[in-house]
Amino acid sequence: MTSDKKNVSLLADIFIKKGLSDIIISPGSRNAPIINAFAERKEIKALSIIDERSAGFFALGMAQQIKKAVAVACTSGTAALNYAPAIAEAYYQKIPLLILTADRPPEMIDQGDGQTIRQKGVFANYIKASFELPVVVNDPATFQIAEQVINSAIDQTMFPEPGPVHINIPLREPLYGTTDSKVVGKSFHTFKETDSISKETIDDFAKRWNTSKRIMLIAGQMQPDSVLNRRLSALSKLDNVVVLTETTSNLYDERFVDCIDNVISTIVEKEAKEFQPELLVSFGGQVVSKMIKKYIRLNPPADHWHISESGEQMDTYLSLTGFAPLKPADFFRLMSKQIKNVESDYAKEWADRVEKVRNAKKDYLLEIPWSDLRVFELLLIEIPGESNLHLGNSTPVRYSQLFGSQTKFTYHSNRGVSGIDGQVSTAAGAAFTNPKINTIITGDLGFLYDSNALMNHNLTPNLKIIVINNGGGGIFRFIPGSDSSPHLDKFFATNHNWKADKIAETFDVKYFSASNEKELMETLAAFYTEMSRPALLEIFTPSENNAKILKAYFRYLKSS
Ligand SMILES: Cc1ncc(C[n+]2csc(CCOP(=O)(O)OP(=O)(O)O)c2C)c(N)n1
Repeated sequence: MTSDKKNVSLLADIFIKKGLSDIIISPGSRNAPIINAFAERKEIKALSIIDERSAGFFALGMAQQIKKAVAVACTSGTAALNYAPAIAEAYYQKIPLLILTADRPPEMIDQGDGQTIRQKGVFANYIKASFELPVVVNDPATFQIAEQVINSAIDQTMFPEPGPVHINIPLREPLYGTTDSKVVGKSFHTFKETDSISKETIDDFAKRWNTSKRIMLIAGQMQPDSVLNRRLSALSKLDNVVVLTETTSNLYDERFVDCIDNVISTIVEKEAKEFQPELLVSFGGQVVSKMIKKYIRLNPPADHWHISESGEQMDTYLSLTGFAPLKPADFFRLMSKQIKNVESDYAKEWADRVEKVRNAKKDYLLEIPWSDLRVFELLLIEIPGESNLHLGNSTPVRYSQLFGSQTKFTYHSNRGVSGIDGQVSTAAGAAFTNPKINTIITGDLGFLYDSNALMNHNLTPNLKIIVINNGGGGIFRFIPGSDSSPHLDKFFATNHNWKADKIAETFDVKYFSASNEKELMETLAAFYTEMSRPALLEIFTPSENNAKILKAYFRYLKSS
């Protein structure tokens, strides 16, 4: 059985032929044809999630794991708008999503009909492409248009780089009609992969590289990439190269500088030039460290190239002079063939500073009392290996950077646009899809904001939610400006005494808590062995001490 609306029946057919299998549907009436067309197909796994905002992020978490598009489908009106945060995150984090919004037919828009807004192109500023299906598909011309729309839309979720694509679907009543005859369509490629860089351009890049004594490579957020990792490891052995990574880069080598803030915070003005790169090569998505952005903007390289498959010219450091439309692994493969050894002290200068800072950090951590910093130190040791670690905005993802990259984790974080509005939902989607342990560490506001993540029948026992409850937005006690504002408590940190226990109980999530180190260590074992249902561990830390301890940490590193 399928919907008698040919546009959605065709969509479901090509969706399957293109190898897609997952859709998350939120309840509504206008989208009844989508429900009938997708939920009945045995090749499709259709889930139901009530809150569209959470559903969008759940789909994002799934797509992050399976690395192909997951569809979301909802009814018309504000339901569609609630996908916006997840779409923006998917756009900037380059995660494939297929957004299906049911709509009134064109003649009903702006005519006083219920649950109706202007939906066509509604996500215009943060979507890779927007399409609309014909309302009626009843002749070869409309059939061909619909086939083209569906094939292009699905292809563009992956090419030239992954991202979100929207198909608006106008549907005329009656909506619930079904039929046994499925519409059968064609699946075809609408994209050609092209070789987009000339040998001359690569030669020019190599020439510049071979005359640089100070080359810095900065990796932004990316999924694990073992080929790239190997190439960077080889490059990091060169005297003139330093490789800077973050936990969210998912790259590992003991020569990589993986605690950027620890090091940058110690560089005083008079030595700034010693660490300044002559050539900077950036790749990957967002970089968490504000310190490196500030440092490079103040000490810009003579040349900066950005490498991305789609050839975007992202000028994070306000110094861009070149770009290459290549996968970073391919770019470094081409460069490696031509690179010569250049005598330089640059790598050693960085390595010496890293070593010094590492020792200072060790000393400082020996002394610190119960605080967010101490909690992170313990958690990053105790969280089981071979697991996904999802880092919330804003202090969890920042604290993790201070401890460097561990091979036992694959790190994820909604750093595309750094919202706090879907972090738990994203981790829940990842846990649903990937049977490994998936731990999300979030602040209290982030958890409370996205508590609808728990209003979901698809939560799995491998989902482990850790809420660091410091009674408000702890980041604002650290940021210069908000930390000393008279509005800190009410408008920035937004202090509260709320707890997560009753929320967990309502949604049948097993609740644990800890308020000191002993309790934390005792509780963690039970938390991670709870395998009958999802679990939430709320860790209470003292709001005011946290920022003091973190500020003193950076002062200590600098003075050591
Ligand atoms: C949707 C959204 N609204 C507002 C912000 C601004 N913001 C960034 S961090 C933050 C506070 C987060 O507090 P909490 O979850 O307790 O984490 P902590 O600051 O302690 O890390 C806010 C409000 C945001 N990033 N996203």
